Amino acid sequence: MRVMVVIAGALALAACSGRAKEPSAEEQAALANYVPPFVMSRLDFGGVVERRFRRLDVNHDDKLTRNELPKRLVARFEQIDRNKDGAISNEEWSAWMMGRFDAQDINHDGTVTSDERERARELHETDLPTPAEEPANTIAPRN
Ligand SMILES: [Ca+2]
Ligand SMILES: [Ca+2]
Repeated sequence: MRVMVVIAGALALAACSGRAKEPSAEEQAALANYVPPFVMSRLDFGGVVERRFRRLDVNHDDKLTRNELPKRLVARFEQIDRNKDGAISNEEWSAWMMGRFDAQDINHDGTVTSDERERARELHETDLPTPAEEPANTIAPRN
């Protein structure tokens, strides 16, 4: 039994030292072309969705009407306006946007990653809005 433990320890050491070796030329080239992976958490996305609602709601009546929606979303108006009252409430907006997030979060771990975003693009889904598009410090003050 003791022998087995020693062997396992030696194997673990070998595995560690293998990983610590200098990067190969290929690995270095890959690092030079490195694009940071895209990861967006559900929590971050919730903030983006809220800020986008505020930005789109030009007349500050807490509803989005057709004339306030970007063109590509006007086609989805009926779908987003669940109660068919002709306006999109914050709740309806949030429910629809979070639904899009959850549909793209294929492994349901609460984040959408580069791979999942690529997959959504292959299915001709439009990209989810990102924190970079709706930074927290650009909310127009309400009057
Ligand atoms: Ca409005
Ligand atoms: Ca509605």
